Amino acid sequence: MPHSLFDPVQMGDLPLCNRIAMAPLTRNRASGNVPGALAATYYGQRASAGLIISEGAPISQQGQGYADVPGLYLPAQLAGWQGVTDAVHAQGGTIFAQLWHVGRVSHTSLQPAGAAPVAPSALAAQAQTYLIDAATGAGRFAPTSAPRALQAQELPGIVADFAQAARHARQCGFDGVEIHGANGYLLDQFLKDGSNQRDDAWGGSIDNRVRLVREVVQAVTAAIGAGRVGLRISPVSPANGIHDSAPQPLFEHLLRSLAPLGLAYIHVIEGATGGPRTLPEQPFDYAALKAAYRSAGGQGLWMVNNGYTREMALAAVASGYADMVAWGKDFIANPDLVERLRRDAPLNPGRRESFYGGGAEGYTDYPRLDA
Ligand code: 8OZ
Repeated sequence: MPHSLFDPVQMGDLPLCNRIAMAPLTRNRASGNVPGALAATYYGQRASAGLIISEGAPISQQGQGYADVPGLYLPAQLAGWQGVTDAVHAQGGTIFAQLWHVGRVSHTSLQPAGAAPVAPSALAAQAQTYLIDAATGAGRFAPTSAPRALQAQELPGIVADFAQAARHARQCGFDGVEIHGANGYLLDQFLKDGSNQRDDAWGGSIDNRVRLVREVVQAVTAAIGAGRVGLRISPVSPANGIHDSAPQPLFEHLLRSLAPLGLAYIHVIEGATGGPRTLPEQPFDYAALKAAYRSAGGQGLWMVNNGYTREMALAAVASGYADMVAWGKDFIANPDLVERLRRDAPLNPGRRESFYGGGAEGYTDYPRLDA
């Protein structure tokens, strides 16, 4: 019997109600980097997803790159997240925290003591960040600041920050964590040769470039158990000015080296994040990536993302190409996306101007079918 998108599935340690995931979505509504009551309402409204993956949660102040994103490193932040996880669990949902270190995609005004952001190499991202003026409260996009190259002896501290954030996530009620290895942030910066030009053990060969991700995954799985850990990757997405000259062997090596760890899932953004699913200049064979992982013994669910229609998602799960499908923008606009997909009902259109920053408008006010 082929599987359906709407069938339950076991994901690592956790039984899920269906194979539909809410993708991580930055919303910039956590004033002072603390998730508030509105966030609890927003996530609670979306608890019918088989899995909710939270918006990126910085693991440290150094890991932060945008205004008003909710951290996982201060007691007040954990208290705020507890309200979120309670709201989701009260509705019978399952929620993971996305562990995020932005690396060079940051701005001096967000960093400890106004320092330069950190990166594998001192190469600026051709990317924008989002800042809020403390005096006026006005938001604006700004170019990222020039980073400094991390010293090798700093890397164990960053690995430890990921593990600590994973423990924090469990303490405040998250069912598990997703490690953000995608979209041009720190881990992706180490993976790809456009941003990693190191000549030590953390750069150069493919095996050296996957080292940081491998150490982070090892530390996080050791901290909370592999059955509660996923990894998100975006092999060819140019998000935040990232590039690799040969992503197919890079990502096959990465996943083969992670295969023995027994992760709950691998979450793959196919193509350009939020954009085209295929890039003529960067062909990529996702089925071959999955085959490499499976043939190395890699267990866990294969979650796919980026521009899936209902029909594509049904076919992806029925054919066995994917075990789960994640939706981003459609979950912003449709708190009951699962029910709408089940009934093949029309979807609310998203209001782009309220995606980032603001309050309840465009956040908790999208209607349900039964409203
Ligand atoms: C949109 C705006 C800010 C951050 C990502 C965390 O792309 C993000 C992000 C997306 O993964």
